[in-house]
Amino acid sequence: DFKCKVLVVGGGTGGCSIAAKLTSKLGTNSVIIVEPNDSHYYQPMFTMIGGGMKTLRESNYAMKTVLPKGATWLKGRVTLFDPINGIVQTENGSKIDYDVLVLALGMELRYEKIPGLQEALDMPNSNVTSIYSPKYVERHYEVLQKFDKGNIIFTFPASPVKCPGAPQKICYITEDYLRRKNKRQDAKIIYNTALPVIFGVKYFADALWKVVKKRDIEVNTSLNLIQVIPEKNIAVFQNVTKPEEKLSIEYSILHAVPPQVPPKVLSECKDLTNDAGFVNVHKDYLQHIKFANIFAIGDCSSSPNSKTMAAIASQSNVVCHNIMTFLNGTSEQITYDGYASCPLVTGYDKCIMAEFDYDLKPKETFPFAQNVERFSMFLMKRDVLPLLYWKLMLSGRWNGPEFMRKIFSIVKFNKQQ
Ligand code: FAD
Ligand code: UQ1
Repeated sequence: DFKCKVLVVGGGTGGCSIAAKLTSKLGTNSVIIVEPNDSHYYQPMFTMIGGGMKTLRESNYAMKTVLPKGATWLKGRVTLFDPINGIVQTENGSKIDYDVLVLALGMELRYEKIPGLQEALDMPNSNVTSIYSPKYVERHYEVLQKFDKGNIIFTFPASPVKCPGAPQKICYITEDYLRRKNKRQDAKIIYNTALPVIFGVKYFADALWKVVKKRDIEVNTSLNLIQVIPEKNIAVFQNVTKPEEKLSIEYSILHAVPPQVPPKVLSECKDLTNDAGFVNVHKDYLQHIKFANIFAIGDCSSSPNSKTMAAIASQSNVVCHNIMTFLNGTSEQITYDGYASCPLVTGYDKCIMAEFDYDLKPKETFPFAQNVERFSMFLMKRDVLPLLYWKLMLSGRWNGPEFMRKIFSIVKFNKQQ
């Protein structure tokens, strides 16, 4: 059995970056990380793989190379949380005793919740794709290259998703691909979202409506994918505001986004989670509302921000600071404002860089309007952010672009004078 100062569960984006920060503050052998996977994926690259701009091989590194050197990695899965006694149990039967617990288990992809979808994805020569999973992400570009004619349908499920912009980024990339290959006239492109809006922040949503109108993409809100009939190439949708209204559409390509939920091991522990299974934390301090020695970071947290890596960058600074405050018995906690960012790639050379906070108010970094498509922001997404992730974020040295915003605000201020 094991004992540690800080136990981090999950070695994804959140777990890895907070473990790195805390190891450098608390010293070697203070932190234990429990994580079952051998590979660590940079998931934002999946969108680019779907458009043939990057390869799956470029999107991951071996877990052992990204976890911080001074921390101990216990390979395996946590199977039980006992927050009252401060113990965690793993599938190998080990018990781990901690002073502080950080939950970073992310969300699970649940394709099987939509009848017929898993079967459709697993059929030989399937024309159903999904950039959300490393298992299916490469297929999107493969079927796109073989596309002849017909409907290409994109979905957004009636449940929380990570990177809520990704389901439409792949739609725009697909549209641009066909345009460049002179095949655009052979496709009807349809984006059906279960949400009532195209994007949660009006400032950026208005810009996206202009993009879809200009590019002749049919967008239907409040339409949820409820069934796939793979042998007939039919996708069945339901109107979420009028459940009796159903619509069947034939597809040549279907890009499906899976329902996503926090891992069962969390939702089973009612002391830790809210009704939806997310770790119940205070949205400003990211500290558990009942257990002062438990924190959450990333997609498994109840904090109502948009679930993105950019959000985790800001959260990691707050969680690290507030854990040190807890361990040192002092009281100056710092707060998280809900910052999240979503590089809305709209083609092979353009991107709208959305940034916003809990109030869904834009929080732009750069000294220019970010609600327009820009080549510079595309280069940021394609070339700069991956480097920043592998080099700075996973080693605990990236807290988001706050410092850049401060520098640019001085520039802007001088311009105004
Ligand atoms: P994850 O990185 O998913 O890690 C969770 C870890 O917990 C996993 O390694 C898992 O193995 C482990 N785990 C699960 N259960 C257990 C258990 N029982 N015991 C131990 N370990 C366990 N974000 C952006 O900011 N910008 C983007 O452009 C962007 N694009 C995206 C595009 C796509 C297609 C996708 C899928 C995501 C995108 N994101 C983007 C979102 C971003 O990737 C996620 O928000 C982020 O990776 C979440 O990090 P996390 O640590 O919460 O979860
Ligand atoms: C960001 O900080 C981040 O985390 C590394 C991302 O994940 C890949 C992002 O996509 C974005 C956009 C940011 C924010 C950074 C800038 C420069 C706006």
